[in-house]
Amino acid sequence: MSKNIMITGATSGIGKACAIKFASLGHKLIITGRRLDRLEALKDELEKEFDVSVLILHFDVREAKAVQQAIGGLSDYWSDIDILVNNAGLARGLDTVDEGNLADWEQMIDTNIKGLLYVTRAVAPGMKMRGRGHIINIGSIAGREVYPKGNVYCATKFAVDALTKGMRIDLVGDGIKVTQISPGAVETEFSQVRFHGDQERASNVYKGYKPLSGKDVAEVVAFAASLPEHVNINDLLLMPTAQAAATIFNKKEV
Ligand code: NDP
Ligand code: 8X3
Repeated sequence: MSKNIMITGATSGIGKACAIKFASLGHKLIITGRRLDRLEALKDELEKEFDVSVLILHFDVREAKAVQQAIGGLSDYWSDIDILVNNAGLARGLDTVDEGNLADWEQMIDTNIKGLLYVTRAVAPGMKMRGRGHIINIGSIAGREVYPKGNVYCATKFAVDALTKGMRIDLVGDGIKVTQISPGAVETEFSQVRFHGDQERASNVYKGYKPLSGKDVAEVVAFAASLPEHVNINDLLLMPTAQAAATIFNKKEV
């Protein structure tokens, strides 16, 4: 059965791969992000290739009012959101706590914690009213282990873990599933964003081993979304085979 699926941060990486996967399964999609040109190109691509309906919501998840207005203003055709993939997020910088950049910290906290909360706050009441729904939060290995210089990014992903648990407790009485999917290293634009556009530093993160791709993660998200009504994956950690822990890799010389 076709579902109505909203994905935050669908302009790149894991979110875009989830959009492609869900469209390939025939679901209708609400795709969101800040880069409108990319959202428009993705909508065109998905509608042409998979013959599904795609709606663009163009907002910054840090803007509580814009989030509420965009989601609150959905037409009847789009407002019954079955699945919300809270994916939009980022790391900025990799510094010790005494050297960290305050603007980087604020951006991570505002996007990864507050943004996820704003979107959930706007979507969950409809799910509650309908007595069904599925919220899938993209966590991280960084929400399980703190690694050197990961301080604030790790804290935001530990917060996603806590919020996932809190949402599940709050919404269990309303028939709403809450899932956390936590990947290890995935080659996306993540490291380019973390290192403020330093391409060489970003590509070094993925050298010497095979990282996950956005598509690998999307397969797992789609699996979690495909389970029967009475089955929920609460929490799932997936890693490249060559990664054992946040900083432990089997890297070969390249
Ligand atoms: P990308 O940089 O490729 O994608 C990030 C997405 O988030 C983009 O679509 C971006 O859209 C969106 N986004 C960022 N900030 C905002 C904002 N303020 N408002 C709206 N959208 C925003 O990285 P990934 O695909 O790797 O990251 C997706 C999620 O996966 C993140 O939550 C990340 O923490 C998590 N993750 C990533 C891992 C990795 O190794 N790559 C591992 C574990 C978790 P736009 O810029 O157009 O707004
Ligand atoms: C992204 C993975 O290890 O760079 O969440 O924090 S890591």
